[in-house]
Amino acid sequence: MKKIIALSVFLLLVLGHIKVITSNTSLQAGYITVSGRWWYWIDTDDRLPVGLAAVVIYDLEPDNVLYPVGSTFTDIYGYFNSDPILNDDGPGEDGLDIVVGVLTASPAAEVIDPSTNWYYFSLSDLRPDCPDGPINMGENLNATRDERGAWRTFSVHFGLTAGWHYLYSVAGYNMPLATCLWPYGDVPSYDPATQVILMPY
Ligand SMILES: [Ca+2]
Ligand SMILES: [Ca+2]
Repeated sequence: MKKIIALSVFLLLVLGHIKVITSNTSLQAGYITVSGRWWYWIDTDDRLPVGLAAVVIYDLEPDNVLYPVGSTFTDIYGYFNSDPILNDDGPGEDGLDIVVGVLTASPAAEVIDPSTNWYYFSLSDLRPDCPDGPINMGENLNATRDERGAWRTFSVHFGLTAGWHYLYSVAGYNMPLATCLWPYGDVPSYDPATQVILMPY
């Protein structure tokens, strides 16, 4: 279910149709900004920041469904900070009930499974009834430990992005989206027909 939500939300994000309620004005009464820092596990004891990954900010509603109210990206250190989001929780308004998700996807790269779904999607704990103003979800938001391989694969896109920038700025070639299929096969390889990078577990 989480993966289905993530897929649909990110499709909307990519297509530019996601309804993000934001304002370019400075923070004012009636708005929240949501910040935090995401990490992924590289083994059972150590973590690295989730860099340059899509972050979706949700409001939990009484039907127990998470509705996206904003989106942003982490920086290379895993930090994110949203634009202002209208803090309106509907009738009997008591502040949005915030959950933050992070996906193995960015404008430059993505990690998908053999069914072409975004491989992983982690959620923060719930912060109910947020007051107006800055909402800090904490500096220890952890992607699920069991899926650390997907996040480690996603981190490959730091290299892809650097290569992309080199091609664009030096060779004048605008490379399309790089896609990595994981887990697949026994050795890392590249399929030139589909332009997909294939990564073993
Ligand atoms: Ca709500
Ligand atoms: Ca509420």
